Amino acid sequence: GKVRAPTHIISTISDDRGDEPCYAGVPMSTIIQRGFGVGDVISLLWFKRSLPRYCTQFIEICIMLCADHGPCVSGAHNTIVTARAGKDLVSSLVSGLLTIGPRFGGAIDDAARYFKDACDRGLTPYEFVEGMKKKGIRVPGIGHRIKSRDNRDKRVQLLQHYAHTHFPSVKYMEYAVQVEAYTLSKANNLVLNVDGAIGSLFLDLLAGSGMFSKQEIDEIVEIGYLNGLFVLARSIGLIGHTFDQKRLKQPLYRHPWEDVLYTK
Ligand code: Q5B
Repeated sequence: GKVRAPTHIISTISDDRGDEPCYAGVPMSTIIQRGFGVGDVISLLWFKRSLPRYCTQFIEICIMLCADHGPCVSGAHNTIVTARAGKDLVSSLVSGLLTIGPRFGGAIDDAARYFKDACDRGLTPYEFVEGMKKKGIRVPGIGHRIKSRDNRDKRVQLLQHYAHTHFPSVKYMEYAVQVEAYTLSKANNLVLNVDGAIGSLFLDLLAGSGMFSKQEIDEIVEIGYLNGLFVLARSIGLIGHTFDQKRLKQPLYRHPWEDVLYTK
């Protein structure tokens, strides 16, 4: 019989060998004919399946809401400084992307991991938060530099409203809200932030859509797919900031001496 030469790469998400490229087996013409959006494309390429419309719309809302948050956040700041140093689009973009991590925008996966574990184990918010404190770990998805009890993050409210309207269950989000109620009793700015909202709601999407087995959900959470949503979304804004600086012909950035505490 035929003997297949051993391959050096295994790939399961896309195929460019036929008449037209396929994403998870779906030909490009079908994607266009059926009016698929970027949420559907993410479903195919990340999750290798077509998800129901309410899920793909949720993914698109996450992308839109996280696309930018002004010039002062870590990512935009890096991108602006890099663009002003005369660097190209890709350098400016990646310089901003490299700030995404546990404090800025990259807390979605850990929020999902910790909220899932605590909720599944039936921990009270008190037990969960105080347990994290004992371990010296900040609760991912909680806290914001400018948002607070009296200045809530509209993005979080929009995501919560969408999920309340469309999701069959919002168990994990409700748990995150209970955690927030407890952390707010400690400090005014310990709100559920956009990372925490996406992390908890994505757990609800995975568990409630009926499209994923328990094992698949555990794998998605363990591998950490969800920071990808912020990375993808914020790339849109960071590219915009690069063009903005170039358009404005901004000179090399130098931080003012007055804003540095020179000390020994
Ligand atoms: N404390 C976000 O901190 C921030 C605590 C906490 C327990 C917490 C902090 C944090 C977890 C990571 C997270 C995503 C660094 C944030 C985002 C996207 C963005 C950004 C934008 C966009 C803010 C003061 C006291 C200390 C701390 C305690 C703070 N957070 N305790 N759990 N989670 N969160 N990141 O204000 O006793 O004095 O030592 O790490 O979810 O990135 O718009 O800017 O779209 O671009 O700098 O929205 O919360 O507070 O560091 O001065 O702490 O609060 O232990 O207590 P701050 P600090 P103590 S969304």
